[in-house]
Amino acid sequence: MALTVAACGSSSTAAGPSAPATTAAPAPVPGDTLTATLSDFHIALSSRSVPAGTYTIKVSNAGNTLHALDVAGPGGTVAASPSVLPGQSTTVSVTLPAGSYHLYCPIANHRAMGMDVVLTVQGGGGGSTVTTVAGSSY
Ligand SMILES: [Cu+2]
Repeated sequence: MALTVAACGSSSTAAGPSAPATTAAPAPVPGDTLTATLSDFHIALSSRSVPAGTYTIKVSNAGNTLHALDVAGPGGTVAASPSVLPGQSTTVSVTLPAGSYHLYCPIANHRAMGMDVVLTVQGGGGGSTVTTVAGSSY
């Protein structure tokens, strides 16, 4: 009876590197530049979810008509780019506390035509993290 069960660690599984082969772009961190590409009539955002902080948003107009980018959060508009001609770009700096933001084109009815994208800003005093340091009197 050939009961040769090679039980002892002859693990000949295809020795692939166990590095996660995620090709996703690294998550942005505060200080990074986000990219908003405006077209007729759509906004492509380089990231839809970022940690709270200050960012530069590069606003590029890849469309054929004038566009711009406003950033509106829970407390109102936090940034507004100048109007950007087709083929041009500009940058705006914006500080984003945690919350949900709309990035949209304020020109004419472009927002209603689809130029509106939601950016989620996470963490940092948002309120849902209950870190109750109850005064246990020592
Ligand atoms: Cu527009």
